[in-house]
Amino acid sequence: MSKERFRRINDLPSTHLLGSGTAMCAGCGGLQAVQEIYDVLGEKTVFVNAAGCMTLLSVYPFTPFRGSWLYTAMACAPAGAQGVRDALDLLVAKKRLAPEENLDVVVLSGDGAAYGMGLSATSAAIDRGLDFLYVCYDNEGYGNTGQQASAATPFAAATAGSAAPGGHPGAKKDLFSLWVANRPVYVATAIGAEPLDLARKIEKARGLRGPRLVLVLAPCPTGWDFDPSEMVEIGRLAVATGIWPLKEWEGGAIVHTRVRRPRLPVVEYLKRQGRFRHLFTPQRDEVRLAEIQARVDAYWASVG
Ligand SMILES: Cc1ncc(C[n+]2csc(CCOP(=O)(O)OP(=O)(O)O)c2C)c(N)n1
Ligand code: SF4
Ligand SMILES: [Mg+2]
Repeated sequence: MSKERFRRINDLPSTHLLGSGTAMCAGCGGLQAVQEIYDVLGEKTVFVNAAGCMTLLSVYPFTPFRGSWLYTAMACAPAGAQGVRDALDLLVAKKRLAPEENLDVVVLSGDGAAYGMGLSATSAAIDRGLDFLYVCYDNEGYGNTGQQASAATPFAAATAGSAAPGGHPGAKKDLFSLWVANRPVYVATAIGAEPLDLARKIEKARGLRGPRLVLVLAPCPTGWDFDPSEMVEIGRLAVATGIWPLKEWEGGAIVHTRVRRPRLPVVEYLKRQGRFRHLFTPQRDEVRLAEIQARVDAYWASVG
């Protein structure tokens, strides 16, 4: 895999400038999702952001948000959210903040923090019943530092550090199920390419109290190696092939909110991304392609 592909995003041409003057990559699926989510949440929101690509959105004293933003280290956004929530609750209790001026506390983190470094702090926050919404934009790697593998990296994807010829040897961790096992209030997956489904889930999560997760797959042209103009199409293919099931859980059964029948073969999604190029050239790796298809088929067979 070419190191050239993994230039730090600060070195990329500033094709997507926000109010802060900070450069983000063109066609960033994470940024698309954050914009859609903020449209629903509005300015009475405090984002508590674990270090990652979205940290570049707000560089003090500049921000494209009308609401508030707190930057934390990768592992401790849920702890930061606890402090902000407690402070707001105290201000309201002491009548120094009108209830209608109260703010929603939203953790915004990448998969590196959500699936790995911050998982322990997240689990503890759920155990305490912290009233927060956790939004993870999942670009399936440590994007900000050049797309090293995270616990969210899928099987066979090439990453900046993957030495194995067939790409990442591990499997993507099932964060949705981990959250459900912790018995929070609400857990959902979403994607920016399905904006109505995403908006409905954020609206629903906003109306609930307690720990809530919306886990958003974030197609990443820089880390996944595709043309920025294809971001929405690749997001739709993630859903149409069944690789990224759209679903939600609210204390009962898991409900799938968009199901494509018949599902497209996974190769339709994989072949569009350079991180899977080695599965197609110089010759097709039928064993790994069949393995990926079998894992997706097994998931859908298990949910009926
Ligand atoms: C404890 C710690 N280790 C490493 C870093 C360096 N670092 C900053 S952002 C980042 C990648 C985070 O990955 P992810 O959470 O997936 O967010 P993304 O960059 O993909 O948006 C890393 C490793 C850090 N800030 N803190
Ligand atoms: S590296 Fe990926 S997630 Fe990060 S800003 Fe660029 S496109 Fe977005
Ligand atoms: Mg990431």
